[in-house]
Parts: sequence; structure tokens; C-alpha cells
Amino acid sequence: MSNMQRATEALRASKKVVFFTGAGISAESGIPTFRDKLTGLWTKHDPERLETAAAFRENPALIWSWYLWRRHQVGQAKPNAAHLAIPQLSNAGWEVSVVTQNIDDLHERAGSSQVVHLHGSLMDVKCFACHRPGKLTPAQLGIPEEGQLIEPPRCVRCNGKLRPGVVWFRENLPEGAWRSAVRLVKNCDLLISVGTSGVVMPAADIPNMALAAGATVIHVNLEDVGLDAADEIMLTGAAGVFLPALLRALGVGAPLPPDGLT
Ligand code: BJW
Ligand code: ZN
Repeated sequence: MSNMQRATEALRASKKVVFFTGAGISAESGIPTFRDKLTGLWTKHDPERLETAAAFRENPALIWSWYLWRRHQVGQAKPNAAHLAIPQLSNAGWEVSVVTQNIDDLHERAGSSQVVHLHGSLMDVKCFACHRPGKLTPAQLGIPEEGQLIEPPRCVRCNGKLRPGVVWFRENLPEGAWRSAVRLVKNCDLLISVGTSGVVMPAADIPNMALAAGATVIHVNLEDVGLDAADEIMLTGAAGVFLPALLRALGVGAPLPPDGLT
């Protein structure tokens, strides 16, 4: 049996499905993954140096502007076939939830309603000093021009600087999100891990957690990221190709083209 056939059978035999997603699912929407080279305005910056609390402390305007630019980039992007396949599976009767490491809102815009954001969201802000969640006015969401740096707005409670509501290295994941993710993962029949390199902890432990709880794990990735467990199936290729192909193989979604994947 091919891996695609094994994956189709695993999906057919399951009821509760968790999609665990990373940057690779949004790549086909034009959002670079963490390993991609940056394009455009920010080519001269190294994201690993921008995505830290230390960087924000040293140069808040640079970091704030970088996130304003990324928020704009996400705003221009559209959900792709992989994001769209997930609510289709739920409409076809599966109990589907999404646990994502992504800070974009493309799952929600594709129509997924149960989305747990492990690493926060580009749409949220909080105070760097007192952690109070903040709100931004449309005027505070300007797009920085080349070379222009915008100062972060201030907290209404303590006048501290507002920072993006995302999780940087050495920061704890939002407790509620992590708890929900663990509950969903331990109770699913099938976990479909899509477009994640699986190196950033503790999220990277999620496929193992599912296997340990007796679930089957399907990986969809351009590269082989399997862990070689018996209940694991590797689908090597683009998420925007494989997720719709899985739905078609199940008879859900668009009809199969003559030379499609089966
Ligand atoms: C396709 C595709 C297509 C492409 N179709 N596939 C040493 C020092 C300090 C910390 C640590 C340390 N050792 C361990 C740690 C802990 C650290 C960690 O794990 N680091 C590792 C790198 C070693 N973790 C943390 O710090 C976490 N917190 C924590 O542990 O707290 C406790 C603690 C307290 C004090 C001290 C230490 C620990 C927090 C992690 C937060 C992660 N934050 C980021 C940034 C979010 C904000 C932002 O975006 O600006 O989250 S980092 C970045 O990585 C982002 C992502 O969500 C995350 C995961 O990346 P992802 O999604 O897997 O993307 P890529 O690019 O890596 O992979 C893309 C994949 O897609 C590839 O495999 C492609 O092949 C594939 N692909 N196109 C299918 N079309
Ligand atoms: Zn504050």
C-alpha cells in the first residue's frame, strides 16, 4: 500500500482529527517560513535576532516596525488550498481541531473555528512591562516605509511599551493554549502534522505525545520529518497538494483530476 493509501485509510478510520501546523502550511500563501531567506524590505535582518525580548528591549521601534510589516504581509495573503481543506473535512463530518504554531490568522480566514495558537497571534498586543493585553487603533497599524521606524504605542495602564502578542524564545507558551492542545492531542485518533520542522520545543513534542496516546500520525512536509514509528505515515510534498488530494481520495471536496494523486 502506498503512503497516500495508508493515509487515506487512517483518515477513513478516524473520527477525531487534530491538525498540528507550522510555517510550511502558510508558505504557499506567500508567507516565508523561518528557514526561508527574507525578501523585500527586511532582507538585511536576521529574524532570529528580531524575534526576541532582548531585541525589543534594545530597539523597540525596529522590532515593532518589523511586526507591523509582517502583519501587513499576512493581511495581503490569502488562505491556500491546504488551509481550506481543513474546514472541508470538518464539514464532511470529522471532529476537527487545529493546533498551530503560526501567528497568522489564515486558518481562521479559511473557516476553521477551533484554532489553538501556541505561539500567540500577530493580531494581539500586550504591554512589555505589565503584560496587560492592549488594543490598537487602525491609525497605529501603519505600514513602515523603507527605512522608517515606528515607535510602539503605550499601555493605557502603566505607559509601558506595547509589544506583539507572540511567544519569543525563552518565554512560556500561553498556559490555556498549551493545556487545550495537550487535551486535544491526547484524545485524538489521528494527528496530521503539516509544514513544521519539529525543532522548536515544547511544540515539537506534540507528534510524540499523539503517538504515545495511541493515535496515528501523518506528516505532510516537503522534507522527510518522520520519526520512524510504526503508526506514522510520511507524505513528502506540498501541503497545498496533499491535503486536497486526501479529501478527494475520501470522496470529499473537488473531483479528482485525470492525473491527480491517489
Ligand atoms: C512545507 C512547505 C509546503 C515548507 N508544504 N511543508 C536553548 C536556549 C534557549 C531556549 C532553548 C534552548 N534549547 C531549547 C530551548 C527552548 C526553545 C527551543 O525549542 N529552541 C530550539 C530552537 C532549540 N523554546 C522556547 O524557548 C519556547 N519556550 C520555552 O521553552 O519556555 C521555557 C523556557 C524558559 C526559559 C529558558 C528556556 C526555556 C518558546 C518557543 C517560541 C517560538 N517562537 C517562534 C517565533 C514566534 C513569533 C514570530 O513568528 O515572530 O515561533 S520561533 C519560530 O519557530 C516560530 C514558529 O512557530 C516556530 C516553529 O517553526 P516551524 O513552524 O516549524 O517553521 P520552520 O520554518 O522551522 O519549518 C517549516 C517547515 O515547513 C519545514 O520543515 C519545511 O520543509 C516545511 N515546508 N513549505 C509542506 N509548501
Ligand atoms: Zn502596562
